[in-house]
Amino acid sequence: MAGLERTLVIVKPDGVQRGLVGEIVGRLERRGLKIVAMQMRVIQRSLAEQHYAEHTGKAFYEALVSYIGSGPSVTLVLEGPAAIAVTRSTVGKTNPGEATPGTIRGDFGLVVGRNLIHASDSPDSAAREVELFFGTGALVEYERDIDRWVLES
Ligand code: DAT
Ligand code: MG
Repeated sequence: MAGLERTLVIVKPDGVQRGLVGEIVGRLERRGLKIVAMQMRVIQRSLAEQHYAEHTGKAFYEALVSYIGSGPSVTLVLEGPAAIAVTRSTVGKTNPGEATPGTIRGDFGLVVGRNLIHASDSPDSAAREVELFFGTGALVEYERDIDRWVLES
């Protein structure tokens, strides 16, 4: 299908601790996106540094790397048409205090340092982040029977 994309999502440690994994993943699943990989893990410092390399040196960098490794996260890869932009719009603005109600951050968050979820922001980032967290072999290819009701062939 044209425009089929994959994107990396992380339910961050605050989402796990607050018992919001099902709510957050469920919203993305109900949107129609297909889960093709999913794993709970504590993100180690070296992986966090690679993931957030673009933010090295910024004032919030240390707090960010510490927060993402402060407990288990749930990492997943979602697939669908325009999955990268669709996921970002479902997630909402970076600062939950500015995010629109109805978005994940706008419904469950208040401050930028506890914004619950990461989602890749571009095709280049998505390719890099999916590879970083799952490599190439860990994605599961399968047919989903409901797809004829979600997607136009
Ligand atoms: P996003 O997570 O929406 O892609 P980003 O890539 O600009 O946002 O930043 C990565 C994370 O860094 C973000 O989820 C929270 C944190 N962050 C960004 N800007 C920040 C700021 N001005 N103050 C504190 N933390 C910030
Ligand atoms: Mg980002």
